[in-house]
Amino acid sequence: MTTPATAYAALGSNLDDPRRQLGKAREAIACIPNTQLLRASADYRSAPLGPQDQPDYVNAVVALSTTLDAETLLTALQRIEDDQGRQREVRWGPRTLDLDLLLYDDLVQHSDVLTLPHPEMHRRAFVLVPLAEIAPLLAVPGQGPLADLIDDAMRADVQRLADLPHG
Ligand code: ROI
Repeated sequence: MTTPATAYAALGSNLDDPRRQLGKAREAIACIPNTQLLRASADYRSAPLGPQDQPDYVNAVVALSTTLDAETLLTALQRIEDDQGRQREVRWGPRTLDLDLLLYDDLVQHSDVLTLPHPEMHRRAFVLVPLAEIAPLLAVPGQGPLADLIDDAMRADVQRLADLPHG
């Protein structure tokens, strides 16, 4: 038996009912083989980073326990993006579903397919604030404790949304 790794993934959507996209994505993530969904943050709304001529985003993060290796887990996440109609043409453009692998234990890697930790995560309020909700004591390898990466301005950039009723 392999010891499971703890991984964190970010979810984002700004098209086609973003909260429904995130809900479907969490269900699909919970079905990835050899992987358990440990925790899920609330949904958070934020203005787009990058081109402003697109709708606001809804973002969230999840914590996973997995015996998949990092690249296999990434492939499973990309499959879910594709299943939810992700078009890959426009860089920094609107998307129905974006799933980013943020962290995989303390792994630091730079390969053609996967950079860990995610190279932009420590600058992004829409990643750090939901992450702090589910893992307040986490540290980002090479960047330091999450609590030190988040400031008041970042907290103001994201709006926590109320839970949706189930059903
Ligand atoms: N902006 C926000 N607020 N949330 C995102 O998930 C997001 N994703 C992106 C870009 C276009 C960089 N901007 C974003 O890919």
